[in-house]
Amino acid sequence: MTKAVLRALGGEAVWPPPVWLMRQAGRYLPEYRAIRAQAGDFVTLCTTPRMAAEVTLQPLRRFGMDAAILFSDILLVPWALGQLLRFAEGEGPLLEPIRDAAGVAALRPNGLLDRLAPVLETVARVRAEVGDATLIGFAGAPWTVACYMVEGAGSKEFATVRAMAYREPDLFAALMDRLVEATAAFLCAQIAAGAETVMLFDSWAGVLPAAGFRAHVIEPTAEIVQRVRGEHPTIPIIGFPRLAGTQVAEYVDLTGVDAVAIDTQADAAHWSARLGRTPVQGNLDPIALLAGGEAQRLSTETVLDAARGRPWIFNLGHGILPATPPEHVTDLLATVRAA
Ligand code: 1CP
Repeated sequence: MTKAVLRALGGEAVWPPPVWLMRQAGRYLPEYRAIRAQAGDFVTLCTTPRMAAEVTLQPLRRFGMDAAILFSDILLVPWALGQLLRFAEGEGPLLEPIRDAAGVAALRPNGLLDRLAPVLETVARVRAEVGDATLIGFAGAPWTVACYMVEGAGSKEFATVRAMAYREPDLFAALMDRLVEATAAFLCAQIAAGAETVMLFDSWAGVLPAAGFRAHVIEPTAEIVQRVRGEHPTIPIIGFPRLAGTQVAEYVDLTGVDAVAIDTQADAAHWSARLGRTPVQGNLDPIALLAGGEAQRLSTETVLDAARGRPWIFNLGHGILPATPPEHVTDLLATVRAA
């Protein structure tokens, strides 16, 4: 029988809905912290297939999730293009920022998939072990990855990259073109290695005004969808335009994604009614999962009410917070499975 996540992505109203959680592997799990300590450095963890496959599978073993998401990071693409990347303890990612034509020209698209070969090897290993769960491959969408490449770190406003897109449109377009190319190639390679669906994370889609959203979120995503579909016509693609607000509708219409992940702020009931038969993924508040108990149960019911009778994959509206007690995740799966 077809796997539950793939059935939902194919448009079936699977009930109870299949469940997985963004950032389901990670620091809130002691078994993850043990492997992370062994690896030392985060990029080493992502590029050592034995360890990356192990942490990918940990949440499946502990909770019985319906999907495994490849353990990797959206910043592995800039890393594989030759940009210096490190994860400073407690500070998040730091990259050597790209601010001019020389920086863009220094990116090395040739050999991209060779440098990412260990990640593809992780995909193959996990696929051999997922059983009834679905293996999800992923990449950052070009806009969000460009945000980190130009700023050199996380940011509240991403003012440098947004100003670059206005002031130096040709330079910015050259960077985005390279990212479209690299992202499509990497997703196709993940599918060839065994990913059964792929997700595009556009975590910073919401910092753009409407016109910028069309130019830097919708257009490059549409281009990637077209390229991936050209090579792998039956593999579903999930888009996550975080904080897109009302523009979720045109994102779905114009990018061609098969399914859309909605963020914490999105009204699940609204999009349930508005998106027809488009499969939706989301969108429990990660803070409700951190809080647990009655608040978690009520928030979960709100999402389940929106999910009933239509294709839906139960998820969070953004990643799990590291302070989340693992027992809350156990409770969550029990609530969803009893729906
Ligand atoms: O210390 C550690 O253990 C590192 C923490 C960590 C983890 C567990 C980072 C650094 N990345 C990851 C894994 C990761 N990242 C996954 C794995 C699979 C899973 O979901 O379980 C995925 C899908 C990502 C994707 C990712 N990385 C996104 C998009 C989704 C989102 O959460 O918005 C983004 C924006 C990143 C960048 C990144 N990587 C790591 C951190 C701390 C950040 C955010 C930096 C910031 O903006 O402040």
